[in-house]
Amino acid sequence: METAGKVIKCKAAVLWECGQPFSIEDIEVAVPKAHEVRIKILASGICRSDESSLRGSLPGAVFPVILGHEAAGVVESVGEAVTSLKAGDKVIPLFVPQCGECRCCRSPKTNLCLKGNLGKSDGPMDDYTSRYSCKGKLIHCLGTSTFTQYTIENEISVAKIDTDAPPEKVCLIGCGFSTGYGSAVNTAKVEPGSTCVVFGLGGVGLSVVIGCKIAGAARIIGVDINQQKFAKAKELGVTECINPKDYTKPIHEVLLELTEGGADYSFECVGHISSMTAALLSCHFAFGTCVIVGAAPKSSQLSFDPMLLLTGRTLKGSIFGGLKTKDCVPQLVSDYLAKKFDLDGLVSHTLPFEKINEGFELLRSGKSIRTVLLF
Ligand code: PAD
Ligand code: ZN
Ligand code: ZN
Repeated sequence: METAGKVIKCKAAVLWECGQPFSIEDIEVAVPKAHEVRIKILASGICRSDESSLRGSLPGAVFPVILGHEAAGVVESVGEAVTSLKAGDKVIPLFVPQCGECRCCRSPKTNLCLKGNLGKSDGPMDDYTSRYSCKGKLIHCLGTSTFTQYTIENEISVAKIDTDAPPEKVCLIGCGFSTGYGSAVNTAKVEPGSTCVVFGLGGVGLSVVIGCKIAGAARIIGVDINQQKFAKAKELGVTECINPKDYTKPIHEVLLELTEGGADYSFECVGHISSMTAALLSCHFAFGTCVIVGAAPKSSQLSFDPMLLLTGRTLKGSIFGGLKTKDCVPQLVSDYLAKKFDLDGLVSHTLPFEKINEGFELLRSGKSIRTVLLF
């Protein structure tokens, strides 16, 4: 492409300060260095983790910063020594890399990679430096930094996907869908006939629901304090919806009664300590498994009676559904194209990229499931 080897001037949503609105700015994106690729972003979803980073409640963001981590795009150019990608490839940036060589990558027990830098500023670059500047100021990256027309990633943080994949849908495979679906089928390993409880029916929780349904769960109980989430949840496979606001007693007591003593699997997809404890208490005392998917504010602490585990409960958590990113993302995209699952129901709104602040307002007001920004 004619831009290869040159600095690119483009638009990005820059967050100058914690808690402020984004401002659309002209930025400069550097030429990709060795092992790096420069990607033209086509679509990027808005995830609750972006809102938490914006508020400074997740670790990592150093301001000014470019957020965004749930995208699909096309490779514009590649740096030296890039072997797995070329200009024109359709791709999904990965906020968990897969180098294939480190101890974690060699282990089938985890999807994390020791070359990753989750929660650290300046993204997936080998030298922990940024590749963006605006008005002569350095702009930090975080994770994959996709709220920009062009971004730079390390080759190990990019999955090549099917050319026919619609970016405005498959971008969700870059975070929300894979996180929820993987939490059900991979982290929990839900079996046919099981009873599942899902706390939080946003983009991530509904993807857990899709995973539980595909795994053959007999009952999927959805828990949310926002009644507006129930219709979509039922469409996607929830069998009963519960609103904690409708009860005076603690919600885990309601769930224990409903489930003959507790669920086989409970999932926390909210990001609150209180719902994490409730999820743990809602799974069966002798054989239940609770999976923490939500990201709690930094420095918060979970405390509970250790007897809860002694009797046989399992408490687990996962990032990106425990799925090895570079291996699984292309497969999930192919599975979507083969209609093995639906992403369309998760996309409640699409907006032009410039309306990013409107997209965040939809998330804050509880009106959206996923808003996808189009570039
Ligand atoms: P979202 O805001 O779309 O959905 C959260 C849902 O929880 C909303 O429907 C709320 O109404 C609901 N809710 C709020 N409070 C309660 C409560 N007390 N009880 C029940 N429901 C409640 O967020 P999301 O789906 O984008 O993300 C959910 C969490 O998952 C969030 O903490 C995010 O940071 C985290 C996440 N984790 C990973 C990972 O890899 N583990 C990836 C992506 C997102
Ligand atoms: Zn996310
Ligand atoms: Zn690795």
